[in-house]
Amino acid sequence: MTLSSPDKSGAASLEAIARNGGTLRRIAARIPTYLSDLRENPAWLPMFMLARTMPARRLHWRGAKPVRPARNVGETMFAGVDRDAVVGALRTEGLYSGLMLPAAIHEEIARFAERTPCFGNFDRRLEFLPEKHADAEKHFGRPLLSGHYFERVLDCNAAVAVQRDPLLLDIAAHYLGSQAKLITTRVWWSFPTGGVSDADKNMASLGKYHFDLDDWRMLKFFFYLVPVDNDTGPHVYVRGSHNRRILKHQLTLLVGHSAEEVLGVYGEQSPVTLTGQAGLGFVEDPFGFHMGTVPTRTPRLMMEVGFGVSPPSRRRFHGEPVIR
Ligand SMILES: O=C(O)CCC(=O)C(=O)O
Repeated sequence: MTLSSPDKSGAASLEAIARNGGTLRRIAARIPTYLSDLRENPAWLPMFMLARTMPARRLHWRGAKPVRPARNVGETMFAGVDRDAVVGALRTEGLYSGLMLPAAIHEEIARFAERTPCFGNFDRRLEFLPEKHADAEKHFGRPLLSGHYFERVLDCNAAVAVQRDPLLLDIAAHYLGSQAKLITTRVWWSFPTGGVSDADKNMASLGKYHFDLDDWRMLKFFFYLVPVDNDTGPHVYVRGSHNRRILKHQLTLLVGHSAEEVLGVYGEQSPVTLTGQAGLGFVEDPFGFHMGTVPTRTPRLMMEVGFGVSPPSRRRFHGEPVIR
């Protein structure tokens, strides 16, 4: 029989308490948003409870309706993309990388973002110009990890052109079924900063593998609007994790799980870190585990166009949670 020393087991239980405290803070930060989702659409609750379980998901996927041929897909800004190859990669890997925005488009969105005030940490009270990030942190007396444009993004014609591009909807319809509809459009910065709380990181979906549960079936297109390397907070996706889920990750309220646990299931080789030049686009099934990382040197500017199969939430359409 082996006995652990009192010192070691004491340290282990302190660690467990700290870990649970962090988890509780992460959940607590999201509760006001969950309650608001429920009030806006009562069908959100069964989705939120059941869409994490594989049997319920499989049943829902059976409802995907066949797609009618899209007539305007030739008007896309993404030349030379093979839709069936994209959909095939999504089915097997959960991820396709290799879309490219025309330079005129990503440059126009980046110029828009540079001259337009954004909202720090999703909070409309923390408004600042991105170039004044350091001053804004001093002024508001707190780290500002993200800067969102919310509905202001619709003032940028290039961003609206990406949102409405017929190829994106065509890919979404071939993957999700003809019920596919636009449910999000957002543009935001992630800033290098220190001393960030767990709750702020959680709100910004940074630093912890998680899966999204905003709808039964979803697809997210992401576009980098600045060059992104390992110091710019690249997005990470765990290949194949959209198709397979251990029981523990189905029967928990938590959407976030430790890297150790996630990689233990899907393999050390499964994560892809997406780095690339300004304009790079990738599309993922966000039921697969993924995360953003906190930039260490340069801010990251990114756009998301998301599709689902249920009516979109008005508030969350531009990525806005409820902040207390
Ligand atoms: O900022 C990122 O790269 C992560 C975004 C994310 O996790 C999400 O939209 O669900």
